[in-house]
Amino acid sequence: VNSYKIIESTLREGEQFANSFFDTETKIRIAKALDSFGVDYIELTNPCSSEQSFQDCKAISSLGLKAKILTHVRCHMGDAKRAVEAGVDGVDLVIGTSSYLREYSHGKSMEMIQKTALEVISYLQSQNVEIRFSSEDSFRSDLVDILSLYKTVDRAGVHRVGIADTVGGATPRMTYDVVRTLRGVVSCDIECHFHDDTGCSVAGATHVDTSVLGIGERNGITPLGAFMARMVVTAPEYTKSKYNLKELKALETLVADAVEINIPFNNPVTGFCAFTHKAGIHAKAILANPSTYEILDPEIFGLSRYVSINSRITGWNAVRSRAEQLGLSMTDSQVKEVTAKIKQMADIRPLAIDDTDSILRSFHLELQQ
Ligand code: HCA
Ligand code: CU
Repeated sequence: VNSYKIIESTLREGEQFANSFFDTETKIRIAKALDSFGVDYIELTNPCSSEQSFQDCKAISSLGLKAKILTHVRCHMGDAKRAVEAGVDGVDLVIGTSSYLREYSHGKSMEMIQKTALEVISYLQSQNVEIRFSSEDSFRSDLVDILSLYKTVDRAGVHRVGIADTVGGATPRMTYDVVRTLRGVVSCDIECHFHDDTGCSVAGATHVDTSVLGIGERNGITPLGAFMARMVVTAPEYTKSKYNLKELKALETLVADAVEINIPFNNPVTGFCAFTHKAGIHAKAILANPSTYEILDPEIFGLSRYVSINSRITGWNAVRSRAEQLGLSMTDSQVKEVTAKIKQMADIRPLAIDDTDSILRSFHLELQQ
């Protein structure tokens, strides 16, 4: 993987998150922050959902952002027309293709789906907008069915076809197989949309749907931040030059505040302990060379690492480094002595950074008397 594109869906899938309510002003702030971060596409809620959804879609489409503005609509003419009226750059068409959705949702046969798809696609082409065609619940759809449908829409000239794990049940291996098979059948780009019900949402194709902090229906989808963490490792040059990774933390804070949640403690990159090192063995190696225990350099995201010495599992190398930071000079054997004191205290109660700092300071003071 050398390059890929982000379809950022915080303002579509993210609006399906249980806690989400975005007023116009908040949507615009989030859209601008996503644009500044550098996402390629911003996907918005279907303008047919409500009058305000239409107005907001229109407003964001006319902001003149660098990112292309998409809206996500059902594959039928009425929705497609409303999308074009809203002034978007592209339309993400979706229709359920699994037997579950054909039976319990829209009730259409594959033949009817194909016929409608071709009509809608030809209308959108006449309006010069970018077109993506996706099947909902792709992984529980008949593979032969969707391959033949995608082949047809590819020939009709869509820009992308999408694979959606709507219920979050796919494994990375299943994803690889389906995308590879599809790659042999279509010549357009392939987009992926993964739900996180079983914790497998970070894996992808060339176009990946994300939302900030992964917010979306139920457990949500691929989180933008986790995906960036993945891609900094998989495609470092492209990812670092293309996206303003130092803005990630502020972007997540903006969205977390808007939907009234906290950034999870163990969030990739921005969780409070993402770059905190604690065990003495780890601390020693981290101080010698951070890559020993870090796959990601926090600096890339404008963040810094933290070596904790506030526990009984700390070690004297970590303590020496903290003493140096505080400007307290000590010999190695003195550092070992004060490390023993810290461990003794930490056996009794949890220690905070100022506890250990004051142990270090008073120990150092005693040395001078
Ligand atoms: C949903 C629709 C969708 C669409 C994904 C896509 C899904 O069920 O709300 O258009 O690629 O997960 O299937 O979000
Ligand atoms: Cu979804």
